[in-house]
Amino acid sequence: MFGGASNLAEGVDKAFVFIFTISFIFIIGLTLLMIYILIRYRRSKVKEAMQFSGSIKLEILWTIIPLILVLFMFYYGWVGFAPMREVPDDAMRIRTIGRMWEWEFDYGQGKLSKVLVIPVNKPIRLDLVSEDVNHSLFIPAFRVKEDVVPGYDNWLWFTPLYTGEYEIMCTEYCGLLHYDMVTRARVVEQDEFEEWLENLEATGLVPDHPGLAVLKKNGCMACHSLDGAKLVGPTFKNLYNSQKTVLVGREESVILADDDYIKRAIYQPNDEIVKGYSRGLMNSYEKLITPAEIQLIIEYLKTLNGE
Ligand SMILES: [Cu+2]
Repeated sequence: MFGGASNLAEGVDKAFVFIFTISFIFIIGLTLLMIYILIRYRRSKVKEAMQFSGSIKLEILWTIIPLILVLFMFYYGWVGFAPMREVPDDAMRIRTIGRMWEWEFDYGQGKLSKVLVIPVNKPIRLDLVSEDVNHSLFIPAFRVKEDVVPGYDNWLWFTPLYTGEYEIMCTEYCGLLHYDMVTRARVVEQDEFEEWLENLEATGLVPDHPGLAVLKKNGCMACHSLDGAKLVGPTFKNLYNSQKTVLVGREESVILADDDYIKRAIYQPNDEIVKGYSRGLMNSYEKLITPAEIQLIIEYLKTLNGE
């Protein structure tokens, strides 16, 4: 019954099973009672309706019993929840980044991983950071779940008890590819973990292309992919200097995606809509992106051509 893979799982499962059992007994009991009353007091048996008023005994009974039950629920809930907020001092801290639509784990010194690799039997504290909208980190097997909210330092902790692979997912609807915001927690032995971390490339130390930094800062990648995938808006891959069929009003025309077009697409995004995409989904970035930054974006787009 208690199949969780972290130190916190047992407390959560106890509260769950307790509340579930009480609910189960009540729904079965109440349904049977209702059926019994329906049959026992059906119209052909009892012609005259009876009137009742007040029963102190009953009032006390149906106050005391539920009170005791909910106090037990509170007890199990509290005992399960309290340790979740008491993180050990020696917990290993990993910055956990949620963004549309992936998780990234920052082990420090520029070492980033898309999979959470952790040593078994070691307290782990995940510091939760969002780069865009609200997300929620959920690791069902560890029975932990916390919201990942921009501008708010949230965290969770647990100690994994067994080696193995466990699912991680986002449980706060965060846009188009929310369903795909999944990864894994890989729990390994301490020495295997050290070896893995040692070999992890420090990609985070390489700064982004300045143009890419502008795109990231403005959240452009929520709607435009870099790899050719079709999202809400056209992909940036092979965009620069390509021919695009656009709709101006209802008129179709073919334009060249040159510097000038890219500037127009950022400042007046609804004037020319690339065929196959919807009007009105993007606002003007005239107040947010400077002409100099657009130049950086163009330089970056050039790097996405070819292959
Ligand atoms: Cu999300």
